[in-house]
Amino acid sequence: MYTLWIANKNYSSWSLRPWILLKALEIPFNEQLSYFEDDKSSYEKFKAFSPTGLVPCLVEGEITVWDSLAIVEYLAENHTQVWPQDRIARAWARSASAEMHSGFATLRQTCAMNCSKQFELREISPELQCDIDRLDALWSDGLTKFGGEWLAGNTFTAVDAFFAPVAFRAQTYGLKFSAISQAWVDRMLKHPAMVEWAEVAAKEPEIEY
Ligand SMILES: N[C@@H](CCC(=O)N[C@@H](CS)C(=O)NCC(=O)O)C(=O)O
Repeated sequence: MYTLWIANKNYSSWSLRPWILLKALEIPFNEQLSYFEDDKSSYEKFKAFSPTGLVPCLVEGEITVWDSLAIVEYLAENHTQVWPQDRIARAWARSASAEMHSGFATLRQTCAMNCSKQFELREISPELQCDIDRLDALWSDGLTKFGGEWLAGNTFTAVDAFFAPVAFRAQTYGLKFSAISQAWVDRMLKHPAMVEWAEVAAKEPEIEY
């Protein structure tokens, strides 16, 4: 049985990725939630189970896997439904997930995930608009090319999980996307696992950073 260590559902965007993937694919796991310290210095606490002192971290017996991308690839070894079955869709999904994993710095800094609040952005900087435009182009491309409800086809896969935190950010900050991309955001927000995550997030203690 997998154990997945995560932090606050309200704030931990990296935790959401493997969590939503496991839930959406109905892969059983034990959830271990360890709250962030108020001053965000959770390193020592998280170090007890994660070599980097960061979440998410997956444990299976003697094996520990840290970093959301490594966790998804580890799961893919045993669960073929993690990535799309079609080779072209799979290559696209891996590329898009890697792009999310290493990019979109302005979006991360300006629009931190906070599932249960709504904020008005005073301005959208050119850098933020650039990230939004790239997300829109990427999502539209996947939805058009593979013709499904999900980013890389008809089934929910890891690439949807990787962009799940952006769906919450879109809602929180009222980010604007084209109709086809917005339809994916709406579908994500209605996914039962996203609803479950948001419901728990709304009841968590708030942190003032
Ligand atoms: N690249 C890592 C990033 C993990 C990360 O930054 N996690 C944040 C939470 S979302 C964390 O653990 N922060 C610890 C802290 O803020 O004290 C991954 O993909 O898992």
